Amino acid sequence: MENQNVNSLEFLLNHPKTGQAISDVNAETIERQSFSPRKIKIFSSTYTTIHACPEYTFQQDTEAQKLLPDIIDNMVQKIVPGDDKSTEVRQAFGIPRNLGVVFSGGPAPGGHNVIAGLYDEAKKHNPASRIFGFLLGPDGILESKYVEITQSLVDAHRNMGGFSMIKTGRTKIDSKTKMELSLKTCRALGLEALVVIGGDDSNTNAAFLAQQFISAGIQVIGVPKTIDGDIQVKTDEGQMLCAISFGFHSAARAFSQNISNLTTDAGSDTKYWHICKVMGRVASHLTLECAFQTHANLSLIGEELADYTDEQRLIAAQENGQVDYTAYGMTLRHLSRLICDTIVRRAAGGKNFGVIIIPEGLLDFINEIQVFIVKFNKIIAAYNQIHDHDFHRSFPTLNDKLDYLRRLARGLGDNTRFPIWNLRDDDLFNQLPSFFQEGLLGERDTHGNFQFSQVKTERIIMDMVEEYLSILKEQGKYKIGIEQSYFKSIMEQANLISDKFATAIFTNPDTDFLIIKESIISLKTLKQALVHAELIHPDDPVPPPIGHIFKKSDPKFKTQTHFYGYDGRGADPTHFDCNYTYNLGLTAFHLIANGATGQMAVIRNLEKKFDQWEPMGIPIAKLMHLEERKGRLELVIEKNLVDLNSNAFRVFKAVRDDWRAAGSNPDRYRRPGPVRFTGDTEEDRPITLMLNSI
Ligand code: FBP
Repeated sequence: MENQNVNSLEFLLNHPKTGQAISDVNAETIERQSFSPRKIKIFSSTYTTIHACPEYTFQQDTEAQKLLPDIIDNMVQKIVPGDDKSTEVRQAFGIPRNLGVVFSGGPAPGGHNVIAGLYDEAKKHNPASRIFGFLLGPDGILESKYVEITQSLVDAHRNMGGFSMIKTGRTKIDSKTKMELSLKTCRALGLEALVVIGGDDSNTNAAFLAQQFISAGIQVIGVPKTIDGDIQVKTDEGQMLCAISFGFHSAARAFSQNISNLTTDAGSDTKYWHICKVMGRVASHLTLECAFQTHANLSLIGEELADYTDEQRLIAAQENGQVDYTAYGMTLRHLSRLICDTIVRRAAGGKNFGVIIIPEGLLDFINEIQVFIVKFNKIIAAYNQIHDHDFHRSFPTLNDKLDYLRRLARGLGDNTRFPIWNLRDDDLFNQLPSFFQEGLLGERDTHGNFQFSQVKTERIIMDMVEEYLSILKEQGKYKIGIEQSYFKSIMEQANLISDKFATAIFTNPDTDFLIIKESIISLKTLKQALVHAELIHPDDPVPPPIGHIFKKSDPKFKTQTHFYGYDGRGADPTHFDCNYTYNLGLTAFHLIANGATGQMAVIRNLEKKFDQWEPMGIPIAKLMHLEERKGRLELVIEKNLVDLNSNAFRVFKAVRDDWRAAGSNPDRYRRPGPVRFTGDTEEDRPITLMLNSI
């Protein structure tokens, strides 16, 4: 460097500071990778055994009994200390084993630690054990594409977000051929067991694989992954065995930090409403958690909307001796009215800004949209069955699809075979904007789920909100409240008697925030009010301070929309998720070493202190029920939605009005901070989880 010209690019690039600045790895990453998650005490015993728990019961589905006969009688299995002196146990743990692991579905923070836990434990018991990671999800199993997991590969991914170590995919192993291919791959690798790290659909897949592989002596263990938080397992008696899937906490914290930053920005420049759509597929768990983390002004919980009853409409119908069935459930129009109510009430307190959180799956709880989704599922499934040709390939553009629907509605084409699309449906659907039609007619994912993340839900809702706000504005009902002290000060400066003017133009001249009368909606009507109150002569102009106040009271509704989903899925795991997932990996190993199959590795008591965490296996087959997918009934694990009777929801309902901060109430925003890793943060866990455990 000595001979280099200090102004040269070469000098700059070779400078140690430049090297440090542009390095791929920073100090935080190094610190993260070197963190050792805590181990549940039981895992410090060398050997464990499993203890069947018949006291935990689940209602079984008869279809599951039929299709999963060899694993349906599994019981919940607690992992307890094993007999260190037993040669049998020592041998069972000490044999070299080949294990396979696969990620399935969307990424969730912490997945790498599941592999790390599995790897560490397998190697601890026998360094000759080998772990194979299937690449790009279940496709890796079907196509026999895998890598051997090595120490350096694991070390580079410890405590790091994403599923980049072996990547993921959404392929469903749902046919005889795919089952046979999977078995072939696992046999060729000499696998003793396969660990499927996935959500409800992937664990469903794990159960079918377990059933299929049982005669080949290959065990299959599932691990509950999904940021959506919709895998929760309770027994018939209500004992919570799995309170939350991994990744939920980290994603919720990542979303919440962004949302909280928006509350700060909104409260600073006071001119935008930020509309934040948050992932979660159908369930609103993530939205509820973000609401607690940030205290945003309005958080919509889909499950609550489905439960909505319009009392006023019911009463009105009752008065005429009728029942108005349309009063049950929420419509898009009604929802937009509810949002406007918050906006108008905040504006009255001078706050024409705020933050709204909308769950991605909201549409599934809106009456008219739900009907469309269900009908399209049926139409598309029936078309595919009749034509042996995929609906989306046959009708690639929106216009093609709309044409087909139009023909159906008129009784042409295939209508005789599935007459569920009539002229009224067609008319209603054609009133929706094309971007929205496109979203609703979009392709379902491989598991038959409607792809909510692809639909611009926030746009359709906010368009309706905007439309209704302009009606309210014309009616003089949407106004920004003016602080009384401000009004008085500018009147004083102009030597005008504030009381007289206040009575003439405000509805509430004695309160903190003054609202201009509904009848005053323009400079012309303002002048009329002043003339009528004999404060000015018809030929006089409106006094400038009054004109200024009027202008200030006139709201402009400006929005910024945001989608929080993929970013949070890729976040690094929180301390909670690091510990949780590492122990899930250990649990999976111990279930395997103890011969379990068709079980999902879980940790009980997540809401309690770490030393009370309990690793166990839950029978996946017992969590299954029949659900409509791609127009037909299929056996799948039931998704858990937000329970409106849960502590978390009841608390939310009780405090949300404070967070709305309508009128002169102050904002109550909360700063959750970034996804935390360092420091004593082990006790930091989802707020909803903590509340539900009370
Ligand atoms: P999983 O159920 O596989 O965990 O996926 C969760 C999720 O992030 C949902 O919240 C979201 O609706 C969906 O994945 C998005 O799917 P894609 O990755 O196919 O866009």
